[in-house]
Amino acid sequence: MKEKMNQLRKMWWLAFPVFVLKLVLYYRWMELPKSWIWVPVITLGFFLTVFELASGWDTRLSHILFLIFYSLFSLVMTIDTIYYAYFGQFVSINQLWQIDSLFTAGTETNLAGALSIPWGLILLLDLPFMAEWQKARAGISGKWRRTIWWKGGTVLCFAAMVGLVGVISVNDGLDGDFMRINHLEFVTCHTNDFYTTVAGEIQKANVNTDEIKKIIQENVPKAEGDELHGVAKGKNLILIQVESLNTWTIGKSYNGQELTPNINQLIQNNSLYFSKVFSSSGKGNTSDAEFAALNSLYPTTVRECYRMYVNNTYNGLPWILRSEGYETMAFHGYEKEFWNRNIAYKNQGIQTFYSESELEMTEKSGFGLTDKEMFRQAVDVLKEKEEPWFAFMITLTNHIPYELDEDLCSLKLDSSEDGTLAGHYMQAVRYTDEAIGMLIEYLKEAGLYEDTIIAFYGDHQGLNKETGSVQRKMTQLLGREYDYDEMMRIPFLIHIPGLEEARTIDTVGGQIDILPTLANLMDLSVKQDYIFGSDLVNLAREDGFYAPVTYMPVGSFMKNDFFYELGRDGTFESGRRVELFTGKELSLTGWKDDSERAKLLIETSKKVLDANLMKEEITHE
Ligand code: GP9
Ligand code: MN
Repeated sequence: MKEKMNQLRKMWWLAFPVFVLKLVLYYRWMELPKSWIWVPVITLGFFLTVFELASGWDTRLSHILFLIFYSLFSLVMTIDTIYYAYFGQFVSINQLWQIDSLFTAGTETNLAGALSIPWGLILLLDLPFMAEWQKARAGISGKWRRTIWWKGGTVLCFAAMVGLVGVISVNDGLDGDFMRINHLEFVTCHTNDFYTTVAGEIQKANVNTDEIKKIIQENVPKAEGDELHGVAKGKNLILIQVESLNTWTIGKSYNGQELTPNINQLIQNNSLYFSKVFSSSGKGNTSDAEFAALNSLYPTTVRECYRMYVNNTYNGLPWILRSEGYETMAFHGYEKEFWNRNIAYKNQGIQTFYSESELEMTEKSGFGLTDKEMFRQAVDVLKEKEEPWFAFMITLTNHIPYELDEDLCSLKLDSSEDGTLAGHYMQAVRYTDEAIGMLIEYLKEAGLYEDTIIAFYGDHQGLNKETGSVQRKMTQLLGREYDYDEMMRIPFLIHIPGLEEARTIDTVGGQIDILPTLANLMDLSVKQDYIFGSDLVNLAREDGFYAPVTYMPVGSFMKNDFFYELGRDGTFESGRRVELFTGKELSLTGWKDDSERAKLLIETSKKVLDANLMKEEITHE
């Protein structure tokens, strides 16, 4: 056995086919388009120069350095494949800071990871051999390899490789093929990520506020008119962020059973229902959806704003309402530290946070208090408060993997759905819908209903189309391909007792539009320029615009009746434009400017946050 191992060690040439195999697997899992098959050649070239450099030098230090380099190389590849399976993107250096939330029990990422087999771990299997092979390589024909010519030559090759990768990685102005490599090739993509992170830090200091305000002025859709202005002035506000609620569930029946009977009722009386609103959430998932809704700022593709910009100055919904004399609170039946909420809320103007430690854990489901119990206890708190107040509530029961105790389930599922993720999801959506119905009852009992607006929206998708089995099941349930238009679509409803009308508004928008829309209805003045959303009541239908931050590449957008998805290689031309809810492919001609605009809006919002620009305009006592 030992002998066999020794023989294997000497077969250093195996390093190359093994590495090629590894690249094939890696790029297959990263879904590299077939026409870009030569992209791995750059990765291979880079590996070869480093391998040759270390074995030719043949010192203890060179072997150790190679081992470190190769282990890191392989580890990042493995993480990429696992991350890609869920987010459809390469992992970023910034996710290092998010590592705690990736491993915290209950995060969606964690659970989704647990549901799929991490095949990427295979890419680590060659680690011990590669180190041995590189040493064995050093042992053969060592003489010529140690000449100054050979050494000079390999150093030159290495320098050329580093130069090539460097130029492709750091030059934003590159177009065409170079830009594509930047989005597709392992070494350049990660170098670019590292570079933009560092460059972003440096740029923070040099922002031009006038230019930023001009970009906002020219690119954020403008709502004109005063339709329904002030109809809800002075009322209490309950804003509920509903966990994982997608629009396709609203009004849908399964075997004659309504999935959302209470929401269906609400839509039909005293409500404004926005049917084409999509999730603006970023890398911080649930917390970024909150961030976008409360502040009308785009989250980033980097990491959760609740940590990255936790110390910024804000002037979102809670602060604005406070300046109008409202008391502000948040309710969520889970750990207060999760997503850094306890600290983030304070800075965003929420005065009291009722979390797991303040609420009583009377009934648990998943990893926190059930929605029905959270609502009941919240109303108990609210009825003691002096009006007006603002209560931000974040539900939890409808969280992946959606497995509820039997006594919380009321749908009868067929064997084809029972036990599947989609089946569990429909069951949990029905539960949350019932909880919303009960909240209305609790408010009525407490005598608060007439004076309170109840608004809610979903945070992000319930079922991720990147998971093959989900994609197939959803396509079957919807009767058409499950695509981004349904995956990203979340309901937004504002129920105003006494409104005496029910209106469905189908202007395209995102969670960033929630603040301006409520501000119009409640006659709130937003005293600063950094607002990236629009009032969806007064915005002309053809001006509706949505720019996704995550899941779809930045530069994708949705308008009236279609969505555009930027190509995975970063080019407009390799993207696709698809009619909403029919799946019909449309021509790309004439829409490039809107793709640029989507990018510009997200980048500009990041600049506002990076430089903490709000601080110059707002001072809170
Ligand atoms: C946890 C909850 C879930 O407090 O809001 O966050 P998610 O895993 O959906 O991002
Ligand atoms: Mn969530």
